Amino acid sequence: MAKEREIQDLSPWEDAQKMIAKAGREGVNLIWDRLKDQTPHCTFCEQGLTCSKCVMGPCRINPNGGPKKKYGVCGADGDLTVARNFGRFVAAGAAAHSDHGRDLLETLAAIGDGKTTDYGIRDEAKLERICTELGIEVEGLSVRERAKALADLFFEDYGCRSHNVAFGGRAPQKRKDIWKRFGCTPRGIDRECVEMLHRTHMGVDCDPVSICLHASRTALADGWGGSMIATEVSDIIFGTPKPVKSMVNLGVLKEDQVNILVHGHSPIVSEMILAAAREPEILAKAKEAGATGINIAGLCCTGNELLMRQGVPMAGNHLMTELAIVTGAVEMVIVDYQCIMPSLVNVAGCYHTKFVSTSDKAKFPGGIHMEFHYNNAREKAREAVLMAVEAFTRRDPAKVEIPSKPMSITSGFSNEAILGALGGTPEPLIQALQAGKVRGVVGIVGCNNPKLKHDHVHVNLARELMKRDILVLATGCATVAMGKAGFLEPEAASQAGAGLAEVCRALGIPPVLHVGSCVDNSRILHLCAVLANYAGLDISDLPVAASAPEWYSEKAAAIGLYAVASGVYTHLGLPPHILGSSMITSLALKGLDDVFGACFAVESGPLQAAELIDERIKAKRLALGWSA
Ligand code: CUV
Ligand code: SF4
Repeated sequence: MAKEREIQDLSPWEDAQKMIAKAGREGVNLIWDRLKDQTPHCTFCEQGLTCSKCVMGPCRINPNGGPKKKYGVCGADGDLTVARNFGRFVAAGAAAHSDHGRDLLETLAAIGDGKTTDYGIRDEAKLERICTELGIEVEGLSVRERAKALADLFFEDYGCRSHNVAFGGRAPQKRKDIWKRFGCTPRGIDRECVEMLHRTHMGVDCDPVSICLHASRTALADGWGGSMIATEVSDIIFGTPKPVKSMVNLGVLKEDQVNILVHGHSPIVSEMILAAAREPEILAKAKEAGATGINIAGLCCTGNELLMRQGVPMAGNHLMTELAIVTGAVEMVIVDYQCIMPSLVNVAGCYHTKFVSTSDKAKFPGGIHMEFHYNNAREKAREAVLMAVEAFTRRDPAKVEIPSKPMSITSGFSNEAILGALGGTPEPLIQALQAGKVRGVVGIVGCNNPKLKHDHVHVNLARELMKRDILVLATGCATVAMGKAGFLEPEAASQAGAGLAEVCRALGIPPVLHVGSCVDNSRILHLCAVLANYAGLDISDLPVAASAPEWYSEKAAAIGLYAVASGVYTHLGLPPHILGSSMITSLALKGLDDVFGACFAVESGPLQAAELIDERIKAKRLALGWSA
């Protein structure tokens, strides 16, 4: 496809550029090719003005085009159409995170019921702590009984519950009061998602503002519910992350080893693959096949899960998933769910790579389906790894190109690790904020989007923020960008402003902390709540912000909205499909400030975005009587 110049415009990274060129030579169709074929996109859809929610339509609404297309067949106008579409968009994202959380919960329940020996409790102390936090009397209960009791409590969170989800109790009282005042207290997690589907059926909620408030409630059920459960239960089962060294980029692939990439979001399958790859009998088989070992590396968020807890290297983020296979050095891509482009099956088909799906809810025609459950996972993982070993014998050395040297990174900054580094209390961080050594904290999160130059906004925004003494917390695909730029190493403190650099050096931490996967944005929410509660403030009083510079997914929209509804000013590099309604657009960019004390900003330029975020942080600092 692209010429050299064009390739440089797609991605700044050597590994990506080389693999895009290789794909071109080998005739492999990539995400950028398909984006070109799809451009220009339908302008009605881009603005959120199409509706196909019933068979009287589909309708295209044109609010400014005279009387003819002002209304859909049912009479819905542009504002209502945009609101209904956006509401469903957010609900789908919340459902994805929360259903992922449910899988962890079912595993926790199986451990409690003694129905699995493949999984167990690695962090008993955290199990006890969370039980106690949520009012479970642990005295006299065995570990298994505690697991069962906690699972039962969380199952209730998913159902018809009509009061706050359990972890909602972590939010500051002022925040809970705001939720109550505007009817946004998140109740049952599934309930909010289903209610959104109901409300947006033809002829139910016809008030765009009311739909947007319910969208906020649905998003909050994700952030303080489904995602937070996913994070905390993952820690209980697989261990709470602590600082760990690792590597990032396609250079983590090894020419002389069996390379298996885990892709998707949950740790349930990827942890088992890792365990199987470390078994001596399986390693012996790899040696028999002529490999020196078995190399597990991550893509996207399941990669983040393994990186945070096990130090497993990270091969790449969303825009690197096809390119990783193009190296010709990958024996297997094994996936669970979310953000796995269906195109990967075709790209794998161009090489010796096996594409394996593992979840009953995510099947990929053309791939191999091996269904994992809590009672067969260990055995299935062995089977899968042996299949990869077999594939190694069919690798074509002429097609192999591993394009770069890996960058080293430090990961594993759970809240437990961060607070531990601070001596067990948020006090030093509050003091550093107050003194202006750390002027603010910003979460840079989320995906890549081929409409924007790969990782460009992530990296340049982070660089600019740390210069201004703003500590960055990274999750999701943003992590990989930060790692490749060298920001995840303590040495990067030299690129930070003097105050932040001093704090980083004193603690031996990087100026950008890797705090996990996308569901782990709940760690950031929790940290905000801990800081606010400690200082007797609301989250919206803190000098904090969030940014999803290159987002693409419904999940990212849910994250952005729960951040705003929790009081965190949130920057997006691209707008969602809402611009067809000036009412909804101004609600997002301004009106929400009056409701939640936070709103969205949309800006694709990293320096301009840094300026906006900095302005906000300044205003929050001054309001607290701190220096700007
Ligand atoms: Ni959710 S961050 S593409 S994999 S949602 Fe997926 Fe994590 Fe974006 Fe990246
Ligand atoms: Fe058209 Fe209304 Fe049906 Fe949507 S719900 S397709 S706007 S008639």
